[in-house]
Amino acid sequence: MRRIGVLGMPMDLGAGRRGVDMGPSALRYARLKDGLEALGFAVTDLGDVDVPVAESLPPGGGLRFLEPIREACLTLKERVAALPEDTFPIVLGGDHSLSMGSVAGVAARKEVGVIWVDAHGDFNTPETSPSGNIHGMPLAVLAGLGHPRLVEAFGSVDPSRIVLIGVRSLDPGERRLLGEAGVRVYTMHEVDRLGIARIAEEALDHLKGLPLHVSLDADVLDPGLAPGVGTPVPGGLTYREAHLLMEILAQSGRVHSLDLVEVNPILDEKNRTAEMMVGLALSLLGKRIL
Ligand code: HAR
Ligand code: MN
Ligand code: MN
Ligand code: MN
Repeated sequence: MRRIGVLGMPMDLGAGRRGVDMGPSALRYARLKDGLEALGFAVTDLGDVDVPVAESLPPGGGLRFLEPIREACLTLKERVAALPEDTFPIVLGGDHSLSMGSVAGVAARKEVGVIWVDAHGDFNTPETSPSGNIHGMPLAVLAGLGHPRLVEAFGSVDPSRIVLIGVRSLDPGERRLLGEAGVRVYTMHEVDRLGIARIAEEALDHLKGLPLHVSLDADVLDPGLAPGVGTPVPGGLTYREAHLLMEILAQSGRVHSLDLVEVNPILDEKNRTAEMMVGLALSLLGKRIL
């Protein structure tokens, strides 16, 4: 597969702090397209999905911005599902709730395994969420748990086909749900004990035979490397751990789609978080040291 389609999703409706809606611009500014072209890909930037700005929306009751997030994610799902089979989608975020749309879109094309690389579990439901922010819920929705309006639109992945890597912040309810659902979780404890190479290999083996979607949340990185995130958690992946994970996944030849999410340029320092994320995307798409 030598074609890549880039789609921006300038959405911050699912996050508690504003600013991730500027993430797609920051990632483009960090020369994602040039980097991918240097690897030999034919890259088409398909522009941004229409997402309403928070200020234009009524406050509304219930889950914050549920309907506009659902609507924007349905559009993203359709756009991803409509891409030709030989095109590798890269979705630029935006808060992590967008992955409900991107994953459901690729899952509509073929059955996939999901590797969710994140400091958080994103496995809350409206009942377990301490914040009510939908970006803490997308992985649960994909696995079939959560608000029915979201689950009927985006539920698309068996929890046994999900691997979480880099986790170090779980709410009590989502911890319980992850265990009950049977999601494979590698926390930072396992990263320290086993090493990221072994975890990457185990994840590939656990998802054997499946094409893979990688959902990369910038906050998985240590905040010292990636300060431009809304919910930083100390003790994250190092530069080399993150790249090695991407390199091993690249060598499998099985990764077919990618999200780059939660980059917050307002909180960043000279765009270094976006630059880190672009570097990781290039490693995932086969950039080699030698
Ligand atoms: N677990 C918390 C919540 O649900 C924080 C979620 C923070 N989310 C992200 N996504 N940045 O990974 O509110
Ligand atoms: Mn293919
Ligand atoms: Mn996340
Ligand atoms: Mn996160």
